[in-house]
Amino acid sequence: MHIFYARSQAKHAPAHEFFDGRMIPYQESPQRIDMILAALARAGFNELYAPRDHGMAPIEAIHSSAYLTWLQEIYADWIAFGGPASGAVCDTFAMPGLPHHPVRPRAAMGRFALDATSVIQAHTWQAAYDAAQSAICAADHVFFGAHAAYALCRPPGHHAHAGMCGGYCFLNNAAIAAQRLRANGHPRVTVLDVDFHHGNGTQDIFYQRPDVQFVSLHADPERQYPYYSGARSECGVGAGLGSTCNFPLPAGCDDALFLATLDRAAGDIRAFAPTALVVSLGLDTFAGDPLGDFALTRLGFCAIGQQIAKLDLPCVFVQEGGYAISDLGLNVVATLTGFVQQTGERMP
Ligand code: SP5
Ligand code: ZN
Repeated sequence: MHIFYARSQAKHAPAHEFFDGRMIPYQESPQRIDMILAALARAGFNELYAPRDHGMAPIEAIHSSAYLTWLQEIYADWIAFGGPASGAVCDTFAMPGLPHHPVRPRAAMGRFALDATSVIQAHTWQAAYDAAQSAICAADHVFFGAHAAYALCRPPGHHAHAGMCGGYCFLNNAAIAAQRLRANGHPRVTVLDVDFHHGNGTQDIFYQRPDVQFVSLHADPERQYPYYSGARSECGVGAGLGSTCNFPLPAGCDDALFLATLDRAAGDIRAFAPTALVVSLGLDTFAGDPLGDFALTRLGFCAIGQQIAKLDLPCVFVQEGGYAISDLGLNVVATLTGFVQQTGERMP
């Protein structure tokens, strides 16, 4: 299976984040990449490729130009304002009802950020841009005939809206990959999101669209981030009504409950009859994850990979969350191995 990844993606490396009211080390660390690459190599997944640069057009197909301009300008303006080099962090959000609309990037930050975890440093734009290019290359590889590809996207993407960063995410890699498959000619594409957190950004981007289905299993937003998105009742709107399917799950969710729910989700996917699949692959459902409260095991991830393979669709895996650093690589490998075994593809 081809793996797409650019070394620049490790250069985004914030030191700290606000977490449950305390400052702690940034959980979405570059070390995550090292763990994934090491485990993939040890398991024989060694077809590693740097992404080709497909330029801004596939990114502009998803994100607003105002947001993309802001994302490229914010760090310099933050520094010009006297902010520390450790990175730009939003502290004041543009809640509805406030009368002024600032123009300057630093002042306008609260219009473009969902929360305070998406720290923007000197190399953040390049890292996010190259993660998106990795997703685009994986989508193209699948479009041109591969059964599957894996984009080692970091920073992740599924919390990013068309015009907003959040949850460690800046560019929505999965949405960009899905749109790329549509542009290449797939009539219907499903994004299946198995990250612990609801993929609010991906849902919002495709909420009105009948051609891209969004199906997500995640922690109930009554209990967990992103809080304002991910209820069962969110089903899409207008022409998109029915093409969003949410499965909020309780604390302690184990392999059995997750897999049974994935089976129900697969029913919705088959009913939509997509011709290609993008998987937002988060491993923060793992029992040992510091952000999650689920209890999935390595065997569970292997079974998830198998169940995804049974959908029998060309599949682009896009890396999202997963913060149990020492197990993260093995959990990615378990998922991809389950997928590969089931399809009878040559084992790596
Ligand atoms: C891509 C991704 O997985 N982003 C997740 C961002 C979550 N940030 C909010 C964390 C909230 C902390 N609450 C955790 C409760 C543990 N006791
Ligand atoms: Zn997550």
